[in-house]
Amino acid sequence: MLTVYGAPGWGSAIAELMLTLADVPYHFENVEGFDKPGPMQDRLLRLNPLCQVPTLQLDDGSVMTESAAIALMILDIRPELAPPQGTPERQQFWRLLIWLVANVYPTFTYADYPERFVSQAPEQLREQVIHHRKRLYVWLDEQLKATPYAFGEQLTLLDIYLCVMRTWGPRHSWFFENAPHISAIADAVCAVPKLNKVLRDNDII
Ligand SMILES: N[C@@H](CCC(=O)N[C@@H](CS)C(=O)NCC(=O)O)C(=O)O
Repeated sequence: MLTVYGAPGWGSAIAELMLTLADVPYHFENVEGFDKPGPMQDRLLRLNPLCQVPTLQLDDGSVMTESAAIALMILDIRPELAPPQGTPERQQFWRLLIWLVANVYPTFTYADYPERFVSQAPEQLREQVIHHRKRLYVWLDEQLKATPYAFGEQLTLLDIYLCVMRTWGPRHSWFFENAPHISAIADAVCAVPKLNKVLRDNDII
């Protein structure tokens, strides 16, 4: 059985929810505290030189990192978790998935650990990055017109990202007021019975 290394509520929640949706069993290994020096960090560093979660160890012992790569791995076995091949929605799915991971996800690295990137005024960097993230979310929200999920009736892996990332800030009330489509999609994912346990384990509901 594959192992998900993570911490409740962190990026590993995205991997856990995607795997759960795809009916792939996994073992969760809690490495909370991995972002500070200590035994958890030493442990995760041995697997992932970036020391980030999600980090997966697959059945054959190989390591899998990067949530988008994990999404692609899952889509190989469960293609129905993306819009159907040959549709314009599928192209937009690829675009928005990669856009989210390439543009929005790194804002958390910069805002959570600004001192890694600047030696002066880390608070200023944090504030500007959070402002930038809000602008990204407003743009993304404008692309998401369908209901109840990003591509209509079909729940896709993009919806999983939106549900988890909404909990990372800005606050739920900010999304409700400024990114109502993301807010509604995240609420819809929170109501999926199959995901209930993992959502609760990660303090998402
Ligand atoms: N590109 C990576 C980003 C992963 C990432 O930034 N994870 C965060 C947690 S949500 C992390 O581990 N941060 C700790 C750090 O960067 O030290 C992915 O998509 O999986």
